[in-house]
Amino acid sequence: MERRKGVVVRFGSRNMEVVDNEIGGRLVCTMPGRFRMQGIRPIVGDRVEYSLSGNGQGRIESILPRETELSRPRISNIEQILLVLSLKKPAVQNLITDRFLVLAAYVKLPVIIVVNKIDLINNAEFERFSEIYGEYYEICPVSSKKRINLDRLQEVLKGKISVMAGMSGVGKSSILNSLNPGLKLRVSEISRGSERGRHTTSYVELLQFEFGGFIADTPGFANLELPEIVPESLGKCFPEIAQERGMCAFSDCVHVDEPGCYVKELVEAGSIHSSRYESYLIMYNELKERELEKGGRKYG
Ligand SMILES: Nc1nc2c(ncn2[C@@H]2O[C@H](COP(=O)(O)OP(=O)(O)OP(=O)(O)O)[C@@H](O)[C@H]2O)c(=O)[nH]1
Ligand SMILES: [Mg+2]
Ligand SMILES: [Zn+2]
Repeated sequence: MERRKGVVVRFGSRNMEVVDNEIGGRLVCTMPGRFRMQGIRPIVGDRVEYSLSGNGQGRIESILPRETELSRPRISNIEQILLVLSLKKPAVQNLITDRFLVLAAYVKLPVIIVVNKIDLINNAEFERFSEIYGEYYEICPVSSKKRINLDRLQEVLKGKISVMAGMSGVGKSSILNSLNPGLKLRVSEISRGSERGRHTTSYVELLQFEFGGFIADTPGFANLELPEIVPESLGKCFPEIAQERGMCAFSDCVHVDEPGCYVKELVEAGSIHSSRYESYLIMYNELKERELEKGGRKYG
């Protein structure tokens, strides 16, 4: 039987949906029984080979090797992370942004910072943000509501598999709806009396853009747990610290209170932004505490 190729975009209870660009549109596929016995479990993002059966359904024949694999959300073959945030309604704290950036660095995926809702802020407010992040990350300011700079975002997304991350209420679903009205994602109304949005997006699915490319609109995260990073290597997840490797007096300097720390000198001189360094310290201490707790359990 003829083998065709597609991408798994979503799961049902017994089957999955596969997009095959040559056919166009989605196709329901079943999984052969042997997969379960062999412990093969497809996930969203998998490129698969399938065969068409008579009833118009497909049958998965094999999963092609995964290029990348994220565990939360569980998706394979992601090429980039779109970190969406807003500076008002809600004003996302730098610490939250920095946690997302550390997560992205940890999974070794390129990240693009999308500053949404720029209709609510002035130039100076945006400049203050890009002074902190602009040198090390690509920033794409947009307004999904006023349709500002969406063509630039489209360029970034075109032809790729991306995942969208960001706190609840920053406008992830809104952005996707504006880029691709056919998607019709549910958008939350910010609950009155609070500037926090509610979680409206809660399952993993790859959405297909009309202009080509896929994206996962993941649930917003309320609190972001750091992955299993050794505290001593946290610096690798901060590009402005990572690029100074070897510059401190001690080669194993963790830039906390060692003498001759070049990173701290740069913070004092203002060339490493103090808010980034503060985030570094908070996360470093958090990882260190976690390490101590674990050690305690193991030996105590
Ligand atoms: N002023 C303004 N408001 C926006 C913009 N984009 C989205 N919003 C509003 O922000 C609120 C939250 O938008 P959503 O798209 O649901 O946010 P989300 O990030 O998908 O939230 P979760 O699904 O909960 O993670 C809605 O009330 C939108 O109308 C924008 O560019 N400007
Ligand atoms: Mg949403
Ligand atoms: Zn140092």
